[in-house]
Amino acid sequence: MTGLLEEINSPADLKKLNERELKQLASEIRQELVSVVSANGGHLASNLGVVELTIALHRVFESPRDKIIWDVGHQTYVHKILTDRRRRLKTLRQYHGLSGFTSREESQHDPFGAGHASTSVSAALGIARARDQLGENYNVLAVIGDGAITGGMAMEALNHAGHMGTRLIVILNDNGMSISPTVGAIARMLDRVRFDHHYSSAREKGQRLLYSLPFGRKLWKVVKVFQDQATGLIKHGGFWEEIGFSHLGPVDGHNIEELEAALIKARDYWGEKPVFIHVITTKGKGYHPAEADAVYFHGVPPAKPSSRPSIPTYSEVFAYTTLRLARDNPKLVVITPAMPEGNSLNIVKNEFPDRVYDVGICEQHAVTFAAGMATQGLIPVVAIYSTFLQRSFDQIIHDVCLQELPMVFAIDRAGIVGDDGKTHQGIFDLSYLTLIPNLVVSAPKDENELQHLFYTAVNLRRPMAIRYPRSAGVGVPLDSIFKEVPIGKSEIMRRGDDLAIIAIGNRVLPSLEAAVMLSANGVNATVVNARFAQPLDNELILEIARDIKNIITVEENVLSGGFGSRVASLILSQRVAGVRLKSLAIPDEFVEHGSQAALRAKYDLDAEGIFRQALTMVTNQNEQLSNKSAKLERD
Ligand SMILES: Cc1ncc(C[n+]2csc(CCOP(=O)(O)OP(=O)(O)O)c2C)c(N)n1
Repeated sequence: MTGLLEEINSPADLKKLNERELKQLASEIRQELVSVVSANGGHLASNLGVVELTIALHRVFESPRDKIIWDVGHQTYVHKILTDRRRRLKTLRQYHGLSGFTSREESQHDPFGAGHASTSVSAALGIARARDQLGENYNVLAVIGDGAITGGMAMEALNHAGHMGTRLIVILNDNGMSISPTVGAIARMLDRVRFDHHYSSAREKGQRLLYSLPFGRKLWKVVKVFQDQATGLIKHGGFWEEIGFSHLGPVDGHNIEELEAALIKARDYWGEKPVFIHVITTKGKGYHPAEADAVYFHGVPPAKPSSRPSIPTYSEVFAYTTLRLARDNPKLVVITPAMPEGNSLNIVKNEFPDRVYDVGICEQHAVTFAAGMATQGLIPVVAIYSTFLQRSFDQIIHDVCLQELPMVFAIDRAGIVGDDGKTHQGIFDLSYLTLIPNLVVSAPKDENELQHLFYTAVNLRRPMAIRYPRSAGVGVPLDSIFKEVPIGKSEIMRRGDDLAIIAIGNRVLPSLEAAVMLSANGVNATVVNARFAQPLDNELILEIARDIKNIITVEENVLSGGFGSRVASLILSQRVAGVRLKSLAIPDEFVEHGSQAALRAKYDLDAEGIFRQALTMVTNQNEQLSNKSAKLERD
């Protein structure tokens, strides 16, 4: 058979294909997905699960005129292939290549950008209302997974949509999985529908089989009575109907014909309600390893020639430390919003299943739920990626810090995260956390310091945040006995008179490397491990400002409101004379996708970049000094 995929250059090309060809196309798409994701990394299982759904959507609707809004956007590789990006798929998640999510910049077929979960229904409802208000006529669809639909925003939007009765189609792509199995009461309701759906299909097959036998019809009647009594089939869609939607399904999400029939019904429905279609899919469909382990294949790293590094990641050290602390302290509990794997928390969950709470994709609820626990004497550790903690900003202020409740924020993936790009970089937390009173904000230089900071935080009796990067640790041994780190005290790593580099978190060791390069060039640098962005080590910073004068701060955060800007305002407020200050940070812009190393190099945040910036600072100063003395001599 010839390759059909080569012939598909726009959704219109799909409409010419017959049933057999559509099946072939689906299989070719799956091969392409496995091949590209194996090389580049990415969200394999979610994409394999929506191949037929995406084909059916593009056959029934007219993108970009009709607007298809994918929640999270991690499952849009098939959509990218079928719209105008097939030829560029090999650049997926690479520097200057295709984004791993939806992006308005990338294509007119992406009417709304995403990366964070649970936004699709709000965005779709907004677009649909705008359409009505502007007197236009097109279809608007939100495609949302059973994980993302548990997010508070999705619930708020469904509530609003059901109330307004706007013409809108919400498609639930229900595979029973978030990254891990979906949790919650709604997930339980969906489980029952899925079970009934599979059960009904099996029942139909059984009926056909019995009908083919002599006396089969009579036998079927008897079997049916018993089965109906035993299962008590639920009314599908009751919940969605109750909140104001017209409900269709459940639909087999791998049967293009069945999908198209449901989509056409929804498209041609002109009632007064939004339509909700419940589609049942299998995550990882068609690729055995991904079907068998959808959790691992949710998001896979790019293939690397070398095997997995043996140095534990920061996430693993966090989880191991939490486990050790939980063994000693029965009051310690852990809360994760749907990321037990990403945060490596399964080792804690296995030993203490009742003390690890997966609350679903609900970062706001996670923080206030933890705050409630803290009022009763528990010590909650809330583990959230830096980028997703943005969702909980008000909860951190209003529910935690205002009441000064003792709890720990374990902020994973802080700084540059790499391939996931603009929506996922953890580059704002130092800014948005250090403006909150009562919150201690820290970042370790290595994984050993991480465990000591955790120990300190758990015993602090105040809110404390610890940010750490997405990477393997630096490979230092872990002390067997925990130490308390004095709050707001930094550490001098090296002394020199020409320049001081004050760095925080994972930029401390590259700053030390830069200092070694500087000394080879005759420049002696002091290097400080700041450890805390709040409270700052005012005493030490001011002492350095008085003695050394050339100061560089280094951080993996945006410039505005970050560590460097706090150091600068301290020095300014104390009117220390003659200080030359340079802040190395991410300029105030969104950081694209690419490898962490390439992005650090771009912003002069690696050892080389810090060295170059420091050398320039000292050289310029020396030039200025010699120009000054030459001028004095002339005068
Ligand atoms: C606010 C937010 N929290 C967490 C995540 C991480 N995340 C990405 S996809 C995903 C699971 C989504 O599950 P579902 O919607 O069911 O889609 P599936 O991958 O199963 O198709 C999670 C938790 C995110 N993208 N956004």
